[in-house]
Amino acid sequence: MTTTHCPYCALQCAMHVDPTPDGRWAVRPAEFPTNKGGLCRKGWTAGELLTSQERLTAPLVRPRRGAPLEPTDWDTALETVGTRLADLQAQYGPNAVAVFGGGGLTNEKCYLLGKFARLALGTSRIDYNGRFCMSSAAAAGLRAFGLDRGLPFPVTDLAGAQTVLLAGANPAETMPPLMQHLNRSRLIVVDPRRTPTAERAVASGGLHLAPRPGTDTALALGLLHAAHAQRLVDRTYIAARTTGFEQAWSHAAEWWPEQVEHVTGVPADLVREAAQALGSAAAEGGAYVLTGRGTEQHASGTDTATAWINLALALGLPGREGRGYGCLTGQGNGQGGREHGQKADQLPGYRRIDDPESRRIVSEVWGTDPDALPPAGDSAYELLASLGEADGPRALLLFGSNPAVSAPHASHVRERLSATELLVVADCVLSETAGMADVVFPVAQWAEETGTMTNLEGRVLLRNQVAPPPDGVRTDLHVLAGLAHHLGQPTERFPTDADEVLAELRAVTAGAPADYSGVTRERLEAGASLHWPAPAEGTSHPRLFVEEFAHPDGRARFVPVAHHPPSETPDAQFPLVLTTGRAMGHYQSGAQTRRIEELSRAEPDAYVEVHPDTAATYGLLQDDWARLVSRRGAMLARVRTRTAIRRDTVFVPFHFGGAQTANDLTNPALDPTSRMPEFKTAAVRLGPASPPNGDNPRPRQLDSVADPSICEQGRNHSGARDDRR
Ligand SMILES: Nc1nc2c(c(=O)[nH]1)N[C@H]1C(S)=C(S)[C@@H](COP(=O)(O)OP(=O)(O)OC[C@H]3O[C@@H](n4cnc5c(=O)[nH]c(N)nc54)[C@H](O)[C@@H]3O)O[C@H]1N2
Ligand SMILES: Nc1nc2c(c(=O)[nH]1)N[C@H]1C(S)=C(S)[C@@H](COP(=O)(O)OP(=O)(O)OC[C@H]3O[C@@H](n4cnc5c(=O)[nH]c(N)nc54)[C@H](O)[C@@H]3O)O[C@H]1N2
Ligand code: SF4
Ligand SMILES: [Mo]
Repeated sequence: MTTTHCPYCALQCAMHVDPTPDGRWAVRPAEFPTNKGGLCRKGWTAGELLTSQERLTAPLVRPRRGAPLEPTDWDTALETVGTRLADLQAQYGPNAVAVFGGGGLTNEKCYLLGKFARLALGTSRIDYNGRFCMSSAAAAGLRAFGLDRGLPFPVTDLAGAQTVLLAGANPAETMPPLMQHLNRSRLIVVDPRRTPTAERAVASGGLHLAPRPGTDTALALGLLHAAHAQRLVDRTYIAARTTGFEQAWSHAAEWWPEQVEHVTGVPADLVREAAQALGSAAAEGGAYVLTGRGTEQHASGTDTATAWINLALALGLPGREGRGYGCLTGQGNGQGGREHGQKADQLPGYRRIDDPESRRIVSEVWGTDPDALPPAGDSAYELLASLGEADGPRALLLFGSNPAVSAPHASHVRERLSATELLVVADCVLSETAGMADVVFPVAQWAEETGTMTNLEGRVLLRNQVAPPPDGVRTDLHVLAGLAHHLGQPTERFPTDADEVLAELRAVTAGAPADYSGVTRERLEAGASLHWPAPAEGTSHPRLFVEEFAHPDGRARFVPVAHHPPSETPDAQFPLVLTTGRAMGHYQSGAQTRRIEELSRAEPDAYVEVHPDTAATYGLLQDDWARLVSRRGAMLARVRTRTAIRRDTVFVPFHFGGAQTANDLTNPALDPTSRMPEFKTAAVRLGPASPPNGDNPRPRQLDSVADPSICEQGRNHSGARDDRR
């Protein structure tokens, strides 16, 4: 038996993985503070990834565009790529090659990928999928607190809260075991849909506020207004610990609850009631404000996250015991992934790439000249959209992401991926993006190697190897080392041993905002709880901002923000608001979970959640196939009618590819600060369609959600699945 952590989300539930007599792997939950012995359905079935028939076990090379991929040996694949990269750079300069990473990669991989881009390629063009995930909350947190760590407190703190406001987060489906920490709290859920999380709120005496997608800033400003009117604003805290309240308040002053109702659709009385519930809990028993992607993934997401932070600050929550503000990070290493240098503007340790001192420190450890380090590059969508353009990258190296499905305006992104001269993908399976590549490196995954991950609480943990990688498979670190060798780099600069990489990460992050200099495998194996900053000397920091915030004056900053409507609003041609997100049974682009039989059987197709009256208006009934069309493209999805979704809004999950790609509809409008795309609002129309590829109608789905918020703790696995939809 080996104990490790889940391959998927940021909760990083602990699990035991045991071999079964028939040569497979069985997963059981392990005790850990975040999951308290629970796992969701994806965790329970994760063992299947290790023996999947769909694993890639040999490098693949496409002899020419249009020809099928063919297996080859590692030396040939590495040499082919190394030579092509060197040629393209010799001809067009270092920026001819771009790199794209992922927040699911271990800290060691993220670090080495950033180093590879800056040092071996000398390119400024590196960014990663975390830009699509956390970037708005991160930007808002940085400007308010001077430091961004998703949750600046352990999740176990939430258990003591009287009231928790969840804005645009659906943890009952996206992190089910987290709900155990919210069992005793009154929940206020802000979501256009009556999600299982919202259901839980209402069932246990809380509130569900269902704003029109893209209007959260108005709602947050209105809640501040109402709290102010009810004298629930914490003047003592504001005076002692913050700056800028008056300017921020000047924007909230105009947001009377009736005005909020007009813009968001949330009844004015409900706004007052929510402000009362949150504000009085803040004063008496403790309250938290938590944000998720629903409120953040907008072209004004940074300001919206800021509006929630302003509300939290006005109520005196951040940096106090039993109170707080946090953002629920998403990917397994969503936190570490944004700290160690795969983001366009960052060097390891959450250092800024435009800071001369940071450049000096990093280049010293790397044995290079600070001037040799490239400047900041373009953000994820901009990078993908510039592929093959006149001044854009000619080649792309991609690790740990499937943007052909998950990037906004994905049809355009696929076109740009095809416009490269060389597309190289490292993946464990032939994802939609890998299927387009010229060269595919088959890499080890999850429990086939050891590495560190940083979960949603900033806790660094050890993801242990359970099984060796299959024959023919190498690790991402080996791929980077192999390519670096062909690019003329000295071997010692690109170690293939994760512990060696971690040692370098310790050295380079010493004294940085995300200080990992005290993170060692020995300490993690001994069970130490290491929340960064974890300096070599002294303790780690489960709770940040208790004494002071990270700005030079020690104070948090209110940043004044105004409400802006979404980039695209409905009109006669596209009368409905589309929003997108997640279903419990699939992960992200679905590259992994669609290959797990139990999961794909339970959720085989994209669906569109729509109010039955709205569906009827467009001639649609439960289980019909529908076609959704936006200004960018179209997709097919099965109708799932729900009475508890707004009549003007439809929802689709983005876990499916081909004709069911939700991102063929989404709008790549970008937030001016974070460069986050507007995944959560687009204008669409809806109509009947024939099934994709002659697909036959299946038995009707139930029009009710079995409460998937209950994590499957201590339950027989097969028993637990039977009561799902
Ligand atoms: N099952 C599952 N779990 C996952 C993942 C997965 O793919 N599948 N991915 C992981 C990752 S990377 C992430 S980032 C997290 C994301 O976790 P969440 O943020 O919880 O997930 P989402 O479904 O993207 O969005 C949450 C909710 O936002 C709502 N929403 C849409 N538009 C708006 C709006 O304008 N305002 C408000 N207030 N709400 C809105 C949606 O209806 C949705 O219920 O989940 C992680 N966990
Ligand atoms: N419409 C819409 N689009 C969205 C979102 C949304 O809410 N709505 N959410 C956005 C968010 S929050 C996110 S995080 C992104 C995520 O979207 P993606 O970046 O596409 O994430 P994944 O689907 O997890 O892709 C990870 C890929 O890496 C592979 N992989 C797994 N482990 C490893 C490894 O160790 N090494 C390598 N090299 N590969 C590995 C997997 O097989 C998979 O193909 O999607 C974004 N897109
Ligand atoms: S909530 Fe589910 S997907 Fe996330 S870490 Fe736990 S078991 Fe894995
Ligand atoms: Mo994410």
